[in-house]
Amino acid sequence: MDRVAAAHSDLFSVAPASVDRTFTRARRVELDETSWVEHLPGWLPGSDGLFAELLAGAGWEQRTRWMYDKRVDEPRLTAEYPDLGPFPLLAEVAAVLGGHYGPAYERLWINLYRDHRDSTGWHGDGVGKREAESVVPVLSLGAARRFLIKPAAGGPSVGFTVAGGDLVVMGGRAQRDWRHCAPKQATPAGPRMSVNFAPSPRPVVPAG
Ligand SMILES: O=C(O)CCC(=O)C(=O)O
Repeated sequence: MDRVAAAHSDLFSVAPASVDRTFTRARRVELDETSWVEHLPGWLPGSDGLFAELLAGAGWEQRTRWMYDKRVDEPRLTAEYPDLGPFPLLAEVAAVLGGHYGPAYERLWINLYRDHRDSTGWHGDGVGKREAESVVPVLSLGAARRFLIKPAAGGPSVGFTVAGGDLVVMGGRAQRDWRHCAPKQATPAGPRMSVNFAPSPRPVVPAG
């Protein structure tokens, strides 16, 4: 993975120049008085190269989780990084995100949804257990999939179709008062990744 990133660092260092540093194209949805989501379609142009490099070079793991009384494989693969050194492009993206949203994004985890059968269930990220408010950017790569968010207390969901290069940002109390998911779908889809940026020096494993 280091070898792959280093070999392509010239390519990787070019792309952030083309991201919308003004964030003026953000479509903001106020979920309630204290929580929001922003969707920036096509925020990272030319993201297919990054997808290919991560697919080939990230440290993919099959994680498990408890479901009722047994451990089951998560229906996706995950690669987690305590620093952004291996990925010059993502380090630059993180700097742009931090410059706009505030936190210094120093860590990330990447999920690989191999096809339409992979998914993640309703959850709030771990930062919501530590902080009342947070800003969590998620960059999508590869195939378009649905991303849903609904009140933790129950109620209808708000849905987004996120394509490769799109940025979704959850803010305010979204990790505490809301739950999000990337559902399975019946319609066949190719592989998709989500790159989740985290500011905390503590472990960034999402809460189940
Ligand atoms: O795949 C996504 O868009 C969301 C991923 C996510 O919520 C997570 O890993 O905690």
